[in-house]
Amino acid sequence: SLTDDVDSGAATMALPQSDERRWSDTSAYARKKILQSWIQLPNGNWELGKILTSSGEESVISLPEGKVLKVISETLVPANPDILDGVDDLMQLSYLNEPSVLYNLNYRYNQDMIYTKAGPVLVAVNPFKEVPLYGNRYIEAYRKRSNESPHVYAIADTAIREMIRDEVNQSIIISGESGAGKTETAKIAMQYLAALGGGSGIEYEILKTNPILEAFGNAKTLRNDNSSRFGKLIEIHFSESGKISGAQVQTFLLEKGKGHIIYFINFVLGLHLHLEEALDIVHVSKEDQESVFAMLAAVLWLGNVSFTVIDNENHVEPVEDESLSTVAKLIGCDINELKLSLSKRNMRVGKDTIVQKLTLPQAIDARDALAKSVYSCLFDWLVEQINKSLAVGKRRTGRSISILDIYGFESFDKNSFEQFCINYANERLQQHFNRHLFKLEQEEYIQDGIDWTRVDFEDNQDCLSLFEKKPLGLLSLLDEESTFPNGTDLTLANKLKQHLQTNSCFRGDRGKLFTVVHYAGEVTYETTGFLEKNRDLLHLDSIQLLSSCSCHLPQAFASSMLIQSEKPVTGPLYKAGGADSQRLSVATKFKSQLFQLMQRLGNTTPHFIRCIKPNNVQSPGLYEQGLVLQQLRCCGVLEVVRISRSGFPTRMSHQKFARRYGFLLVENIADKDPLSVSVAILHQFNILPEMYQVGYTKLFFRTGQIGVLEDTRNRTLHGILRVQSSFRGYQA
Ligand code: AOV
Ligand code: MG
Repeated sequence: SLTDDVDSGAATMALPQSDERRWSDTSAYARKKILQSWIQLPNGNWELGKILTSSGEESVISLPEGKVLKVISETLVPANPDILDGVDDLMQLSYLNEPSVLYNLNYRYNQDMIYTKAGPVLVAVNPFKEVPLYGNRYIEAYRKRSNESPHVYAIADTAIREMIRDEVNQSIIISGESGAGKTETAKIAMQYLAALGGGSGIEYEILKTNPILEAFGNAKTLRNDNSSRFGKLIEIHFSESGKISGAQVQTFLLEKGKGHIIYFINFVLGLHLHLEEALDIVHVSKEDQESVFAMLAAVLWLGNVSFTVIDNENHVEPVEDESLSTVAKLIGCDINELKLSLSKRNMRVGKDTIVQKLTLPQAIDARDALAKSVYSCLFDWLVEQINKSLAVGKRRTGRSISILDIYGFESFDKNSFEQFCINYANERLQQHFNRHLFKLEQEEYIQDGIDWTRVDFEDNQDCLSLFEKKPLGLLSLLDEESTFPNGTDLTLANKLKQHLQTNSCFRGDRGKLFTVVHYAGEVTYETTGFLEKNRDLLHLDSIQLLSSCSCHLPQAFASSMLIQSEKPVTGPLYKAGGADSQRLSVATKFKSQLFQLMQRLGNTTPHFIRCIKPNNVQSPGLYEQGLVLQQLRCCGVLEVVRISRSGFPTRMSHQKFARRYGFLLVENIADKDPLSVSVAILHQFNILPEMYQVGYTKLFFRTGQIGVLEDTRNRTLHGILRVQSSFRGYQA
């Protein structure tokens, strides 16, 4: 039968070659005549050497500086022939080992070719300088497909085409370490989508959301001068004709640190005017803009409010100076009310209310909590305004491309609650990536009955379980300890150690330290501040103060805080001290946001971009092998290439294939079933048997194979259209 024919052809094909299974393969090296090879120097870097003699066990090689070394042959790693220098796609490398991949990326990087494909994944190495790869000329070239080198534009272009062709929503998932270039990459993708789907004007609004969100949500960190302190999913909606019809922004976990506020001043001094213009474009009224700036100024002035001791029990009250009066004026409240809210706390005990006077540390806490909540309410409010503006009167057709830019994996000398949440999010994304590229891939082959040798891959489910397991996982234990009024950072650390010590992804260290074995490496966290940050308590006094204000923004903030505190959806509630409102813990809220995100992404065709940071000093032209290698390993780039190269990344159902290409057949197919039509197409176009497999429901192709058919189809269709239009012209 036809299928047997096809299958027997495919069966002779060698699935993952043994010398591709290992990254450094010495047997291949011995077998084949290899002229150059990689040798690892004592500093860990790899250098290319010429092989002078090789006697099986020992080899003599010469290094570029003329040094000659005698080495054990087994330590050598085969290098690719020069002709493969700087290939577009790592899949094209004959030897897929770590030094070859590192070299290939470096070779391209030196020529400002910062993008490289790794099978289906785009790898982007941060140039830390302007590279001449963007703008209308390039956009046009990618639209026409006259430029085929790997690019964010090409990814965005594929997303648009697949959205239209398959009628499935798409996502572009950008990941990488802090400072690797995710946010820049997201902007470049948006630029392309805006250029192709633009026309209605809404694309300008969408692009303007970037500077606004960055102004309010970015900060300078050790790793990145312009680091996003929030995760962002922007869903761009398209009409049936492929034009942008609106957008929606969702942000995750804004870190409310002081760093922001300082950064903001810098930002505003440099670009103020631009920000106003951006706010105009997303339809924030002048009046609201004034309120926004007033709120920001209030947050800044709050930081200057100082306290003075008023009794012998060390209770304090704010000093009545310019700072205090300015804050009161800016938010529109009575100065005495402000003073009270910063020096006293109302405690509810049963039905009674007790007034507690604050000591200096408590007062500072209350002051900072007020500043932080105003700040984060302001951010949320802005996102809401942006979404209103981007959604006004726009008809949704249900087709969209989402771009996810979420803070990368972080590992500092000191890692706190923020890193804990960030790294947890990255674990989830990593799983999405793994599942998509590895598991689904294999499951699909097996389900459809095609020949496939299983490939193992690193799953990070164990680490995710460490976070998510109930009741003995990091998040549950953290929430539990947060509900204990007497819980401290130390009791939290002890609790974690007590319950998780035997988990292979966890290690208890001394004092408040504990270590998690993440997919990207080990990170040691310090529990200092964990409980407080997780509780993120809102003082009812602050809410009352804000609701008493004469300005409308603080009033709106107060009601949104009340809504948040009164409608806990699920999860643990807090009644710490009886004084503070009940609300979800930060970790629980974050976890549910993440689940929603994963659900949304789960319904899309994902496109992955992996950003790589080539050095830690943010400077151009510096490519540190060790640093790059560690990132490549972390994100499984080499594994992806290996799988894609040996697998069948392109697939289509028999029906779809027959429908799409059947008209190209010369023979009559009127009464044939889709499978027979498909096989006839394969034969007519001479697709080699090792290049495809026929499954129960689908056809599977090696990379690049479908391109030939698509080209023919497009050419033929254009021909038909030309004929039709000239025919119409003739009729008229
Ligand atoms: P991130 O988003 O990955 O870090 P960014 O996108 O902010 O990193 O990039 C960091 C810096 O690298 C930018 O400010 C640019 O100076 C430079 N850069 C990145 N990509 C390019 C590019 N394609 N061309 C030129 N310069 C680039 V964080 O938000 O910290 O995880 O939380
Ligand atoms: Mg960023």
